[in-house]
Amino acid sequence: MPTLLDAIFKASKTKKKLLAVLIDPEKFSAEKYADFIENLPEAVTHVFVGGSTVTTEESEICVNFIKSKTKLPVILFPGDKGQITEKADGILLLSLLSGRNPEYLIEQHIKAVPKLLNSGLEIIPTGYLLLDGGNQSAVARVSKTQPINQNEIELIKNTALAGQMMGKQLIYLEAGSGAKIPVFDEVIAEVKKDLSIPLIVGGGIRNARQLEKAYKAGADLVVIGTAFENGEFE
Ligand code: 1GP
Repeated sequence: MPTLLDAIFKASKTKKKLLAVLIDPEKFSAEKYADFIENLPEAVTHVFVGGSTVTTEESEICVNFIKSKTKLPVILFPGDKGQITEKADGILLLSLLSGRNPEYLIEQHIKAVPKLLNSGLEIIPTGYLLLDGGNQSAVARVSKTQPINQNEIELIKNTALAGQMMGKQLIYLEAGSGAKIPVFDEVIAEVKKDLSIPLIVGGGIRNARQLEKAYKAGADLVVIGTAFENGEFE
C-alpha cells in the first residue's frame, strides 16, 4: 500500500493540490466539530491534528473522534511529544529549522522515540520553518525562537534546502496560526525552485484567493486552521 508520503509526492509530481484542515485538540469538542468534520469541503484531502499546548488525552480523544467521522488520513502535527497518539495514521516529525532551540531541533524527538517506536504511525521527517507572519505566533512563544523575516528570502531558501539535504521528506513554511500576513508568494516560489520534496504552506490563509495564490506560487499542500475553525473561510 502506498504510504501517506508516497501519496503526497505523487500529488506534487502530478500537480494535484492538497489541502489539510488543522484541528487543535485544545479547542475541540465533539458537539462543535461533528457537523464540521462530516461536511468538510470536498477539496480537503488531509486532517492535521495539533496545537501548541495539548495533552496526550486531548489529542487522543480528538483523533478518535475524527477517525470515527471521516476516512481522510489523520496526521499529527504536534507541538511536543506529549501530543503523540498512535490512533492517528501518521505524524509530521517536525524539526524547527528556523530556530536555534535544541529542544525543538532534536530533544523532543529523542524523548518521543519510546512512543514512536512500534507505534504503527507513519513517521514523516519534516523541516519546519517559522516565518514572520506579522504578529507573535504561538510557535514563537512556545519554542522561544525567532521567526525568519520574510524578506530574508535567501536565508529561508537555504534553510529549506539544508533540510532537504539532511534528509527531510517535506518542508513546511509556517507563518503562524492566525498570522496577519501569510507566507509571501515570492518566498514560496523561491523555495520551491530548487526543492525536490513537497512543500507545505500554512498560517493566515483565510480565503480562496490566498489559497490559489499559494498553490500557484508552488505550495503542494496548504494547511488552514483558524478560518475553517471559525467558519470564516471565504
Ligand atoms: C498551519 O498554523 C497554521 O500551518 C494554521 O494557521 O490557523 O492561520 O490557518 P491558521
